[in-house]
Amino acid sequence: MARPRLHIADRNYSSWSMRPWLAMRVGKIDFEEVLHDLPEMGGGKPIFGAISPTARVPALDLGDVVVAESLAICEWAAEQNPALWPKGANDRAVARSASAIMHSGFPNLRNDCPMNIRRRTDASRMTQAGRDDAQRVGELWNEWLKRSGGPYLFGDYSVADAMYAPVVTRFVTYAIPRSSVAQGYIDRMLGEPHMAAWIAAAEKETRQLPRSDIA
Ligand SMILES: N[C@@H](CCC(=O)N[C@@H](CS)C(=O)NCC(=O)O)C(=O)O
Repeated sequence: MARPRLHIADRNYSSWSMRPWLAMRVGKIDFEEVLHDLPEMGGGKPIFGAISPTARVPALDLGDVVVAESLAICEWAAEQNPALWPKGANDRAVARSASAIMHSGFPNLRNDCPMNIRRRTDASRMTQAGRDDAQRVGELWNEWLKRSGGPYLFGDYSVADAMYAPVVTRFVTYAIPRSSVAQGYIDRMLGEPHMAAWIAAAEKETRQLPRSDIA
């Protein structure tokens, strides 16, 4: 098999790229990383159209096929290393559900608070709907951590943690109010070595996307 190539964009901004990158790193899966400049919203077609059927990143090039969509790439990673999902069937089902909830949900939080790892601001410009999304994320983390006993959402680090990693950075960037349980989870996630490496690299990047850096 050719060495898998994971196409990603700027670490500071590309929340969807971060998810499978983390899953693959934590899962110790060998891959080549191809870093692209993230265009302004919707501007990726000329470059990303040649990489992925969705003209978006992340995209995983396996040589004879290209896998689009962050969650599908995480699923591929978990086929290479099944430890990326919990062992128990019910736990696996809930972790998959948690990942799907993130993949398709919390649009208000995502719109109000674009990922911007380097930035420090406050939550004053968030809409009520965005605040409600953030509160719900905190409640779900609490529920899952209580159920599993931690330290990660479903015990050991799983795809679900990789899926929520960009939300962890949003809580920090926008100083979103959170419970002590959520803060504990945020601290654990920030201390995870692969996430720390992604953040350190994001902090060194210099490109700026005005839509994510103003207001
Ligand atoms: N649902 C997709 C979302 C991918 C996505 O929106 N990627 C952004 C970068 S984070 C992108 O490629 N944007 C290019 C553009 O908007 O032109 C996934 O889960 O992978």
